[in-house]
Amino acid sequence: MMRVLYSSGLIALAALCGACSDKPAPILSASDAWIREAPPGATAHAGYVTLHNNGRQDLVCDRVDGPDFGAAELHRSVSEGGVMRMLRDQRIELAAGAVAELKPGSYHIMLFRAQRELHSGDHSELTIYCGDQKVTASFEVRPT
Ligand SMILES: [Cu+2]
Repeated sequence: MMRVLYSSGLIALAALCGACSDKPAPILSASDAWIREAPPGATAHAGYVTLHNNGRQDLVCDRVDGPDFGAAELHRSVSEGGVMRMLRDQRIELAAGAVAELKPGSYHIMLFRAQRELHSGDHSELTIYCGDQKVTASFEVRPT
């Protein structure tokens, strides 16, 4: 009986590690990266992503760039008396082990001066810088 339990444990471990190759997990990682499709002719876009701090040190994200945009800023939407406003925070705190969800109505990446038209289904690479860490993600353009 012990032997059966032991070997099934080994199989579970092997399955877990099959996805992670021999590289150590990155300290900073990104998931669910997307850009909201903008009306034709618009050159400003909003980008969203979930950032994961897998490390043991707090990080502060304060810069974004990518080849498809002339400028990028970190913004936060807030509701004041029922009116939505955007603050140019340019700063997202990401504590050790924490996850920051950039999403509509909250933190977002404001993208200016698009260098090409981005349509639903296109992808655009953006790099987010958090202290001495950075992560590059492929952002998928999605319809509004
Ligand atoms: Cu904004």
